Amino acid sequence: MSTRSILLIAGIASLAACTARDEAVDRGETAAPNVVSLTATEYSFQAPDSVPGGWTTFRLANQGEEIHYGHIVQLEPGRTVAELVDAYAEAIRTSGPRPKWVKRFGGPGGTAPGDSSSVTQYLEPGSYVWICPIEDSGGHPHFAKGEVKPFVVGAADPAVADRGAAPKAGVVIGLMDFSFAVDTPLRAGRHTIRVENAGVEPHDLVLMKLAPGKTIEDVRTSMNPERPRRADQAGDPAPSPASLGTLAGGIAAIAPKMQSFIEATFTPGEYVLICMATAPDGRSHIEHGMIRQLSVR
Ligand SMILES: [Cu+2]
Repeated sequence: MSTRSILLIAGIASLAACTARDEAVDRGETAAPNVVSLTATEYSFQAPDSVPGGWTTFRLANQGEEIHYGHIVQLEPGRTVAELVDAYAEAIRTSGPRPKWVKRFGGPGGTAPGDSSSVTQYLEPGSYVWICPIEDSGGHPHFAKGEVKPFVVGAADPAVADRGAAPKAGVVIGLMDFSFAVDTPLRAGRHTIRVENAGVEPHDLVLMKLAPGKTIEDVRTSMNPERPRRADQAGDPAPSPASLGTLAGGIAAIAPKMQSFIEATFTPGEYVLICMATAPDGRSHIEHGMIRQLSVR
């Protein structure tokens, strides 16, 4: 076959694809988000170097033995990964303000060993880094031990760029300074949840189902991210999150006005919503009151 015929056939095939997509849009169907898979272990990420912009579902598979995040941060032009690691680790070590040139951009939240989690959000072109902000028992964040990977977001693929590709959510959880707004009673079952930051600080979300006999006060004390830097608690090792309850989903921190979508399955029982961020005053959002118990029926 001549080159010309191959080009012609390729042209017809792409025309046909366009038409099928346009018809799907006409029928009210929307393109599925692009899916990006990443794997976390102690202490590294396996993930792509570049992804297209637009609506994207990030799936984090935790193949390690500790909890890991697939937190995405966006860097201002000219900033390097080495600067990010140094400045952010120093901010954690001193409970200091997080660097202003780092935009918290969501991504998969705390994921238990052997488990996986996903979030869907809109990606703008730019320069980003995956980091795991979990601290080891010595207060050293995983990203300072190698669990950090830069990636570039290019122009959106036209097939997924349409804002109409946002998932349809049945529940909205608003992240405020410093509380959670939940727009409907949580029922047992599988739900798509839109998480939006309605505050002026970056916030994240951890959904945890309490283990029998555990209370919100146990979570408030044990999960406080500033606990290693509180003189009255630093000596006591915190109980593992697995002893407090079961992680039921969440997102890593998003900047003000951002939104992220998760799917979560609830069973009847008691859940706690937590934000693991730390405020510029050095107090954790949990210490500011950003922790809430909800009953699922
Ligand atoms: Cu918060």
